[in-house]
Amino acid sequence: MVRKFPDGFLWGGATAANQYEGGWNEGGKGISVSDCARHHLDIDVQDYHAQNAITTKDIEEALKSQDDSLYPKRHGSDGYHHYKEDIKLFAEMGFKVYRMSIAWSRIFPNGDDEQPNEEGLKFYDDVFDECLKYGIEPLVTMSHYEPPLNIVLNYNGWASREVVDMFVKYVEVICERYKDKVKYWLTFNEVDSMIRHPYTTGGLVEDRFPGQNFQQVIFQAMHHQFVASALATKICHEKIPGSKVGCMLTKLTYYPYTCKPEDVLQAQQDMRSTYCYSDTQVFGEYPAYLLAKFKNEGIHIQMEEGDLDIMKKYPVDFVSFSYYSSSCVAKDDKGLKKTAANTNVAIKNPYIPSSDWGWQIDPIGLRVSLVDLYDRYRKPLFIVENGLGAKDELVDGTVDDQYRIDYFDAHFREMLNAIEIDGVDLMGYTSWGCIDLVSESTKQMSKRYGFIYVDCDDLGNGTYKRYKKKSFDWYKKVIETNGAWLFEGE
Ligand code: BGP
Repeated sequence: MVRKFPDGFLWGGATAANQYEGGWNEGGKGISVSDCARHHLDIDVQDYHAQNAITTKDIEEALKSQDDSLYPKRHGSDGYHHYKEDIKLFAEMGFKVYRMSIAWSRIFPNGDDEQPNEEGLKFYDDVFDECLKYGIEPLVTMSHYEPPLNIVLNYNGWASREVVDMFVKYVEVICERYKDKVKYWLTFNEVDSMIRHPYTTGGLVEDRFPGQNFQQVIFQAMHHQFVASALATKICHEKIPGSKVGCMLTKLTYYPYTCKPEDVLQAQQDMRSTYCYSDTQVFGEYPAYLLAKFKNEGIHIQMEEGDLDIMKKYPVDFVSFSYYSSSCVAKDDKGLKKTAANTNVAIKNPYIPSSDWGWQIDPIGLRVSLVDLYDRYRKPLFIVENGLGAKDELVDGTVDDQYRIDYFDAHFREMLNAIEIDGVDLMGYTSWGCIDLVSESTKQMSKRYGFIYVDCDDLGNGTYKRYKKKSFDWYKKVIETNGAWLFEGE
């Protein structure tokens, strides 16, 4: 019997406005936090703290700078001008779904504007029309590292309760405008990433909170996003009958470095450090262990009357997540070799290989993650980010990225095992960076993920021409045969 994925499995690919679109100051768009995110090509790509550190002074410098080569997200892959060509290529691969984000600052340039920016609304109308022309369903992230910079400078980002109301107004506008075009929505990309890069995710800059406990500020901002996420779910369901709203978490999968009970406990504790955010959005309430953390660490969340009711009343419909690699943890990791994984640093697993950026390649870890999440939430799952960031070389108009095909092949097999053997309900899969784009952690174009190569380097130089990699036709076959191609000839 030929093995293949369930009928209707939603194969596709993913981008995010801040890393793909460019056109940072076109079409009436306001400046977003990502437009001021400078790359640090002189800093170790695995030193995420340094790569993502930012001060008010850095922002002021960015606002004065005319040198866009320092701010790669200002140009991205220039999707703003190439999206029709790109969506045509996605359709050629047979995409059923295209995950993308709406840049909030294209709709409300400053976040607190009275009226939305019609040019921005029209742009996404055109993008969705292009998708639907090919029968591709948009899967839209409402916030993917693109808060308007104005909310940082004049409201201190998501720490301010007023931002909840601004976000709700933004969601009301986009749900009303696109109610006939978009039925799959995600609220916040990796809400847990607020801990690792508070500026990109929550518009928080530590030096703007002098004398305050910054952890407290981060969790307060996260509370505001939880309330906003629940209200966004409410709006979607009311305005778009049949719409499905998902949360989106960074699936960090931790293995105990040894079978020492202390290491097993450490791995369980570390897993909770990301589950607490999806627990909150799926169960609609703070888990007891997160409330215990707040109490033990003296973190006091300011809540308004009704917040907890709203969160309880409007939980998400499905759980989406990013998975790139697994990591090892130990109670005592002194002297053990560390490695990076998606803005996280953990002990290097000696049994599995690593990417050029140190991210460990563990397809079985994806199956472990799927089983974990499905057993925990009993809600449909959606892999909305997975892929291999690598140094691709364009030769004779293509890239021989067999390594990327091998990565996907191994991960797709484990996905099918999770469905067929472990009983996981998996809605679909969108590879991260289906086209080369600017990486989040290091702001590099040279960390390439796409089935499509974009001729642009880390300083923004290039023709921005698109080239199909070897994996383009391979993925097209996988989709065409709904996965049976993986087992061709076996
Ligand atoms: C996730 C983000 C994506 C993307 C991905 C890959 O955390 O949601 O936006 O950036 O990481 O990471 P990177 O771009 O740092 O290689």
